[in-house]
Amino acid sequence: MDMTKVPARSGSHNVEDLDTLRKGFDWEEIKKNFSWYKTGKVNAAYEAIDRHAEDPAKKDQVALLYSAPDREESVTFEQLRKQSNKTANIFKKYGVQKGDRVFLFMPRSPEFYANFFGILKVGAIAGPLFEAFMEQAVRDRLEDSEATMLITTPELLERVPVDDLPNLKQIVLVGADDVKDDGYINFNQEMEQASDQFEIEWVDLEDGMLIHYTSGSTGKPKGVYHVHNAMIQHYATGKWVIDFKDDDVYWCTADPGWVTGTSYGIFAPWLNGVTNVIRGGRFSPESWYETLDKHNVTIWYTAPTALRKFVSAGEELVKQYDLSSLRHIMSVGEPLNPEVITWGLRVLDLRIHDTWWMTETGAMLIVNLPSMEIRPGSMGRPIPGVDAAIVDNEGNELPPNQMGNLAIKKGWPSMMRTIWKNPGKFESYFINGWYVSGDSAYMDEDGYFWFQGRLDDVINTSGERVGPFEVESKLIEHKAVAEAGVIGKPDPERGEIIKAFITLNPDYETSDELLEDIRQFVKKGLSAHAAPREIEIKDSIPKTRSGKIMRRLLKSWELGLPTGDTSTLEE
Ligand code: 6R9
Repeated sequence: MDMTKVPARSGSHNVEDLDTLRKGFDWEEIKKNFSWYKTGKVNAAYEAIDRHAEDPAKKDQVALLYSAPDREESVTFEQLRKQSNKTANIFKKYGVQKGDRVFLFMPRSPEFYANFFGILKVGAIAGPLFEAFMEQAVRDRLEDSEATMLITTPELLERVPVDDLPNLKQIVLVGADDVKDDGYINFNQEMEQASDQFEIEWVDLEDGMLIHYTSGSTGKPKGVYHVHNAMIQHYATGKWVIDFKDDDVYWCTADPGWVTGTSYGIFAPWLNGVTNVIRGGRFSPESWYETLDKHNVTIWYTAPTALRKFVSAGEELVKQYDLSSLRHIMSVGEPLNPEVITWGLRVLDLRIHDTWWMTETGAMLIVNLPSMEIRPGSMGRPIPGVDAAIVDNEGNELPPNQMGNLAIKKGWPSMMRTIWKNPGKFESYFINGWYVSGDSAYMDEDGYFWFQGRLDDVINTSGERVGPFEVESKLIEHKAVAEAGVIGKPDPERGEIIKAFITLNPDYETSDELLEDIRQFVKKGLSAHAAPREIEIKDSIPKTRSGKIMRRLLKSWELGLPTGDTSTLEE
């Protein structure tokens, strides 16, 4: 087989020809699929859940199929409507107002989703936090967002510095048997009493819906602010790219603490009214294959890191499962290796569709879809209504096959509206009317985009974005560490791993115990995925004369590459 091109899949798809759809495309047409288009009443929670619950043909369909080692549960659209009405009533009772930030710090569970939609139903802004975050990561996000309410579990509460967060007025504890009257709200008790009827707070399409914190190369994580209008693109890309049909059983493996877990783990499937599998518990190739098999999953959205683990788990393992219900697999978050696409075709007889987008873009922008030829190694082509280009540093478009900044013409529906409390940062993404992604890429003559790398120091480890600054800041809090420089080091399975270079304070000597202690310190302070897998002790860390750590130089040394221009290096 010619692996440079994988032909379009035959059969009937929601988009039969991307070019035809693109011609004369207008987002206005997509808006007609929403009830607010007629009623003028906007709320994404209504469109995703209540609208289906009000449809006699849909209300008893399973919306959420929860599958965890210790719990299996099906929740219909009608049940999810009622449960989220209850949570909305709880939030209202405790004074949550439109525009308030309500954060969620809890594992994926049916309660998570009931709370999530309850937050939207009162017009508040949801802030989902990844459950593996440790204290510093939680603190940074709650502080910056000035969240007034946090929904968490008794186990995770230990990592919330409650006394240091003056804006945080209320904490809802989910799964507590017995919450004494010490200021916490007992979720289970409140749910028993709450009414399952609720008058939704109607909002404007431009009102806040979601804040996702993500990392850049400098500074603390930044709050990417999304509004209800994003639903237009969540819906449309669900239709076009995921190719949702009414009877699909869809599984997105991402945690809602990351943008994929909300845009495509919540909005796209439910706006399209399909059954959404939510899996709790840890990853293993066996248990994930089992989930696909047991629930007859038809479309699966995951990440290259997971797919690479399936490839290394071997072909014998796959044969033990029946994956015949799958139509296609989709991938996001990091470069999708051509070998993985070949493996999908050979071993599973399935196409793997790469998609490219970012926390900031809110939804897919560059994609592969069933009726499109795949060019392994390429991220695909832009969706209708989106202009992508490769631009130079002044924002001028470059011709095909020339490498440059991957940029998108401002103004797609799901674009972030600002960086929370940091409008200057938001503005800095745009040059000459283009949103500049920070990724380098080129476009071929046929309009396919090919990812080349990050232009900044952001690390992508197992598909998760980690800011070197955050890790460096944590490292130097350790009593033995004087200075730290952190880079992403290429790794065949994880894409990149985090490598830290440190200098030690006087009185400390290198030892394996010390290095392990430093690693654990970062892990306990931030999260497991932010802890450096490799730590190397140096006599000094290269810095510019203005004191900036020269991560590029560290990386060149690490990879044995030419060091380039070092004229700004401090003596
Ligand atoms: C949705 C999400 C965004 C960064 C992005 C890029 C990398 C995402 C990719 C990809 C190669 C793809 N990335 N998709 N790289 N091929 N298909 O992942 O958001 O966590 O903000 O990461 O991830 O570098 O700039 P986020």
